[in-house]
Amino acid sequence: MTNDQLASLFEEMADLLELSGENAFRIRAYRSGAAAIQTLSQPIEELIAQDFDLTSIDGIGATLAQKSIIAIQTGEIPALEKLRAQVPSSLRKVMQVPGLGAKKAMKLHQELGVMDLESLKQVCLDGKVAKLKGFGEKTQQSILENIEIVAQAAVRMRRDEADALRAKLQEHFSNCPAIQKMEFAGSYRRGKETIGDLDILVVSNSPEQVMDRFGQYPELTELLARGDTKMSIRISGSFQVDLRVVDPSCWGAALQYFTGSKEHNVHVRSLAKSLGLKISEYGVFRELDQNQPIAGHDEASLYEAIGLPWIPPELRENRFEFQKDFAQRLHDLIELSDIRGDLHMHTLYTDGSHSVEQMAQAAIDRGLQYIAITDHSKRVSVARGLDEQKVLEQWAHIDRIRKQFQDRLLLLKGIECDILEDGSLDLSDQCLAQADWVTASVHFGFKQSKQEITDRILGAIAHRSVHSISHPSGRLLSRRVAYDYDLTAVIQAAQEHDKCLEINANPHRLDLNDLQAAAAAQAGVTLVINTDAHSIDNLDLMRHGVQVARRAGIIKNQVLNTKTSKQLLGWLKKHKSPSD
Ligand code: DGT
Ligand code: CA
Ligand code: CA
Ligand code: ZN
Repeated sequence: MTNDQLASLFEEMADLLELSGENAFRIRAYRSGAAAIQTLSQPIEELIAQDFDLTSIDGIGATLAQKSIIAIQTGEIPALEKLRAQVPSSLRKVMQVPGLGAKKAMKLHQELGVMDLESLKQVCLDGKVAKLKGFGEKTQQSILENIEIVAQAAVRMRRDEADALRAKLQEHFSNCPAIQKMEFAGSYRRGKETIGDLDILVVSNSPEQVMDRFGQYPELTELLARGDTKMSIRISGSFQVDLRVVDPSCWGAALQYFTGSKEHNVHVRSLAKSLGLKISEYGVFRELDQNQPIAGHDEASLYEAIGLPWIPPELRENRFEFQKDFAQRLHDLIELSDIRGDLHMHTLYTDGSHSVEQMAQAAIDRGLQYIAITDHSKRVSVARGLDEQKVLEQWAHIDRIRKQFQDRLLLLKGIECDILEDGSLDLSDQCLAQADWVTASVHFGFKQSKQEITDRILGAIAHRSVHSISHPSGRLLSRRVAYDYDLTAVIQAAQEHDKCLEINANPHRLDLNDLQAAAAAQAGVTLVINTDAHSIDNLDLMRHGVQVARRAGIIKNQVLNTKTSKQLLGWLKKHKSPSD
């Protein structure tokens, strides 16, 4: 069970307790426990295996510690099972409808048999809610309007969605002369894998004008709040955007504040306090003289005032950015411009949209030195995966056109080979031995036991022709949770066999994620950041993968595809087994 899975069990527990009318104190305990587990940097499974005292974690008391252990050992929490039998979990969505809450949701359940959003909509349309004591016609109408919002609200934005929204907002603000400076702060700037809302920070001497322009955003569906310098709107698709307008003098302090994370800021502030300073969104002040800021016009000056180097936003999660030995790594933190190749992409041979030649040209256009073409193997029949004969044909094709790109691009013969349910690879050893680059992945059999899935991956890692494991956890953001497998064992095996683990840059995957990638890197595993492109445009997804690596504190030389072509060829040569 992953940390996220355990956290979501506790969230569910809190909601169901609220629906049952439990006392607020118990409910809060589960919510803060869920939050604490979500921000742990180590798998809770490991902590438990090491007999770590969970109650030493802020937000976890004796009850939650005990329930965590049971959940990890048995896969469930008995108290939650009991609650589920009493209160349907589908009511959780109903209680989130603005204006309802737990009490009213429960009443609708008991009096009208409402089970979920769908049945709620139905009883509203039937006019039954209006007749219920304490509800009325107006409430019924607003429930109907709010159901849609809830249906979508649980969804956080993926990075590609956030990027698209940012571009539209930037365009909208582009003809607003009152704006002197603008930055998208919050979790977006920190490169988080999903974003709750966008936070725009603007420097301007006339906040009114900026907010007026904000109010004219074509996709605005609701004005949530407007003050002197603050404004929040909801836009179609239910996403929220916050705007804050500040004075040029406090730009750095405001940007630092609104970038977060909250946990990072709390620590920054306490450091300041210990130095007799006070940091707010308006600047850095001496405790004794709070009129004149001593720093804060830019972020660097703020950090400098408390004796720290400027910390890249991706690291501001209060994980390891304050550790002493970390400062020197900051210098080498990986950047997009360090990436020299891409070792996972598909073509018209399987489910890609462009030819090998087109992908190669697009890679050259993007300044890459090398790529590996890695189409699917035959097990992925929906993607017309290649059998041995077809893959050999493709490689012969690549051999023929290689010359055409010589000096400009190193074109590698690769394959994304499926790891089958029985643990074997989808193509013969003899076939795989002819590839320049083999990445192996699990696409089927997710329901197998933890041991079985782990063994499958360990077998692939040990295979002499395999160089890397792609999207190791198999999760798809907000669609499919990771299969249950032993990441620690996989990391250890990858380290022992000197094989790579992938950070898949597709914003639906981001797999490994930041914490997993950090664990792999710390264990000495080489990472490879790939786009898994299915089209030319997809090659631009690389930045999302780099952001994950930055959040993991990964430096350039821990990533295989920062090597030059020549260095990569050397690495591949070293990894050819002597019998080849
Ligand atoms: P999100 O939107 O859920 O993905 O996460 P954030 O981190 O963007 O959070 P958001 O939008 O609520 O707030 C943006 C930043 O503003 C946050 O990262 C830090 C700062 N901030 C917001 N509320 C507080 C607070 O109560 N205390 C402190 N110290 N900072 C806050
Ligand atoms: Ca935000
Ligand atoms: Ca916000
Ligand atoms: Zn792929």
